[in-house]
Amino acid sequence: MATIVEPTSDFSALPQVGGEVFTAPLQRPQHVADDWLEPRQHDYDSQDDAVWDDLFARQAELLPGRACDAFMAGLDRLDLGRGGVPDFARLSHELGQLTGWSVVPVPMLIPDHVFFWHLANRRFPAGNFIRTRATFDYIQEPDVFHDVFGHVPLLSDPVFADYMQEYGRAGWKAMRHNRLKALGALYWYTVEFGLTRENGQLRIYGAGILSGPREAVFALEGQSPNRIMLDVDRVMRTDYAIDDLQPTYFVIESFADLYHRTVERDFNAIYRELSAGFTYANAAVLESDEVLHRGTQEYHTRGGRGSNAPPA
Ligand code: HBI
Ligand code: FE
Repeated sequence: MATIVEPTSDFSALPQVGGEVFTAPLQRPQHVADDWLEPRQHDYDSQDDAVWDDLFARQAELLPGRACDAFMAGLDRLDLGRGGVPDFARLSHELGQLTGWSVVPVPMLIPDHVFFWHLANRRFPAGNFIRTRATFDYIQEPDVFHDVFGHVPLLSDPVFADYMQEYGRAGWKAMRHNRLKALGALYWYTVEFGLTRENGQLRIYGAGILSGPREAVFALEGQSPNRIMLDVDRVMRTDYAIDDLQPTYFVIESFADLYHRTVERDFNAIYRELSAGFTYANAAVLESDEVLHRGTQEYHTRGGRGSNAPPA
């Protein structure tokens, strides 16, 4: 049986995944190799650039006072609003000088082990396509706007940059224990949908919220969702749904706090105790939770996306 060798310090080689590890079945396009990297960045036309500019303008209007300071600073420093889809070579050069990260183009969702490997080596895989006007408000697959606007600004923050690399490294252990779903939940509730506190005020750092038009207000101000202080063990046992607003958001004190809680937690111990599925529903509130806001769950009770329920 194939096994994954967990390196103590060398994460440079693509991990080998045995057939016993549950991963999403993805069909690799013929033009990419095992690293799933596109040979070059897509050559965007003026319509594509206009989609970027319009998405950027909408978020730039919405996010001041809602996104965390580090995100706004990164957006500024990397000048992502200079016009059109950013050039990855330029972006990688600037980001490289700040935190050593680069941005590399990939065709679509890539397999977990390849994603982890890139993160562990400070490469952020970003979609090599942009949504069209028809899917302007929402697409499920991560396109270049979600990936670059949503994720890249925070990679200029040294502590967050380290957290992302540690997350990638944690993939080796999760694969060895066949607990990728649990580690995926941690990513979901931090990197994608995380909230933080700044001077006592809730702010957004999750890319899934920052790159869309609806969820910023819902996540911070809505009566419907729960807002609960992040507990790593609890979050790794919590189910998540990828196609609607979240019933629960988890809140951190700071990136340093998030970094220490994850890096200093022995994930082997979590995985040994964990069942294969999730223990808690995504709307659950537990006795042990430190609850900032107990949501009404009105939005999801009325049917969520696909119904005409307003995000309340
Ligand atoms: N691929 N392109 C891409 N983007 C992601 O965010 C991504 C992925 N593959 C796997 C993956 N994420 C998951 O492993 C994480 O969400 C945990
Ligand atoms: Fe994302």
